[in-house]
Amino acid sequence: MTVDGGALLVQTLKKAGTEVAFVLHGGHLDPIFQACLDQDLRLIDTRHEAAAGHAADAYARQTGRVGVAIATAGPGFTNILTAITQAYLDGSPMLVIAGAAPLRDAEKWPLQGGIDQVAMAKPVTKWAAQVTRTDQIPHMTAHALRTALSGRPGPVLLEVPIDVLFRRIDTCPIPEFAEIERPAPTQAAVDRALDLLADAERPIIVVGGGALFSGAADALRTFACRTGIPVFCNNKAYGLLPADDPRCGGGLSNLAVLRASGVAAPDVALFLGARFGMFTGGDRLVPQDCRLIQVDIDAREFGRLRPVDVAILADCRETLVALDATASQCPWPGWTEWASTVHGMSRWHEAAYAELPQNDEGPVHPYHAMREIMDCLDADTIVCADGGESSQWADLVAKARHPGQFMGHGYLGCLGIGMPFAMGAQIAHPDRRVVCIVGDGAAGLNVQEFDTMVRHDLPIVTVVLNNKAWGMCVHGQQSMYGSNRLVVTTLGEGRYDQVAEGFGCFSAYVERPGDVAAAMREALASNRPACINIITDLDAVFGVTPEAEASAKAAKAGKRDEIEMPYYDNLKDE
Ligand SMILES: Cc1ncc(C[n+]2csc(CCOP(=O)(O)OP(=O)(O)O)c2C)c(N)n1
Repeated sequence: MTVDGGALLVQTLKKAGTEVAFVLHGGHLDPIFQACLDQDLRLIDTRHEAAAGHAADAYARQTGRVGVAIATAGPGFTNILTAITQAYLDGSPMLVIAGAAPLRDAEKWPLQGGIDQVAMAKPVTKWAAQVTRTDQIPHMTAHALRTALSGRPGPVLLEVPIDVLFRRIDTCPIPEFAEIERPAPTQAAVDRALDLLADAERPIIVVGGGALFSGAADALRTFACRTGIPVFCNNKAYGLLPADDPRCGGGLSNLAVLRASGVAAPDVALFLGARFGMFTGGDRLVPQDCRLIQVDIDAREFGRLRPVDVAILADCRETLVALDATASQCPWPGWTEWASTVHGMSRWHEAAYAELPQNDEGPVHPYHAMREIMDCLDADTIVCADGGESSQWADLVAKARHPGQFMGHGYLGCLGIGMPFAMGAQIAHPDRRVVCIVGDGAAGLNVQEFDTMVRHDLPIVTVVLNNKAWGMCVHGQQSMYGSNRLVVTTLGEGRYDQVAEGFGCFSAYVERPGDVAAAMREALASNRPACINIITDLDAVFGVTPEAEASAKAAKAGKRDEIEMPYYDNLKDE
């Protein structure tokens, strides 16, 4: 019996447990899609390859498994490169299978060929390679999948030229996938970490994507409950400790809020799979004199921006389990007051925005919109946030109770992720509601995906915060050059609701604050893909954190050894 390359590829994916692939058709890929039909591998076909890539990335973040995306040769590949790059920066395990022109037509200017896709992918993947023989497909696919998940997760590219895919060969064995035991810390490292924590007056735990991908939520909850140490999360790790847990400090920017309120800074920090960089405000949110225990699966993270007292090269979940096993044998200082200060501070915005109008004329304040929207959601709803300031308003108000319940921008800061992220999340969790919050600018980048949601019956509610502008850019230009110097940052009225309706979605157009909740409840009740277009107030500027202001001042004073945000203020005096 003979098989073609597509059948071998899909057999390998199935054997590895792949249940779904996010794709956009191209003739170069047909043997794969035919094999998916035969072997019952679910395909979600999107309207742009970037959306397929982002959806696969989101699926990986939701499930911890490799997200699979398939894009055609040439433009399909170049379109998905942004999604690959984002997965690379955020450490999300993704396999991208790219079509390619026939090997036999190398250097003959073939259709959708003539570019070195593998070379283009190399800087933004953990591994990128071309398959040159059909009988190598199972082995190479298995290697790609293992690589995406090994160590620090990330994207891989497997390029399969069309003649390699169509060729029929005698069938060949499909590799087995071994269960992998993950690296645990030594007892000596555990003891050193616990000694430091036990001596602390104001210890904190900071969790990031490494903790999410190691499935550390249960172990984190156990350890945090036992010791009483408050926990801060970067936005990939929201929900690893529920937002309403009395030890939860919320997002990392709340460390700046603490500092601005005059509360003494943490003196020992346990970092679990969270990198120092933009999201820690360079190294400032955790002061230099704070002792640091850092757990990471990638040794390159130790000492990146500041010295580490205890560096543990291990899996975050395994480390928490080991820490807790030893912690259970000794008494812990009571940090209840410290934890409750931290937790109380995490809801600072509720008081700061308490005075918003409830039933006035529009435009709607984005904080008000977010509060009304989030109040309509059940405890399991997944929120995907996209857009300059829109994503930050959503981040402020959303309350994650489970890992992956909030997905926002990562290190690429890539607009357009919201709707595809929501699709990946809805495929991963068909029984949960998924809501996408998106700025009107960002909405335009993947607006065609309303069609994908309708065709695949994904009842996602997309809420557009429509300030008729690239809001964050307007606010930047206003602060840098003045309100009479706006250029290429304003947009039109944009009836995103009508676009969605045209594709078959439920839709609503909201101009008044008092109408937000009713529209949201109707959209949820429709149980269909839906779009709510809310006209929001461009004058509402997302508050620059006190920490960012301090950073700008430090920059002006010539201390330029740190990452500084916001860039505009820092550059003014260049
Ligand atoms: C793909 C991409 N293009 C451009 C940018 C630069 N950028 C950052 S924020 C922003 C404005 C976003 O506007 P919108 O989505 O409407 O959200 P708002 O700030 O108004 O809430 C732009 C253009 C980016 N980050 N990503």
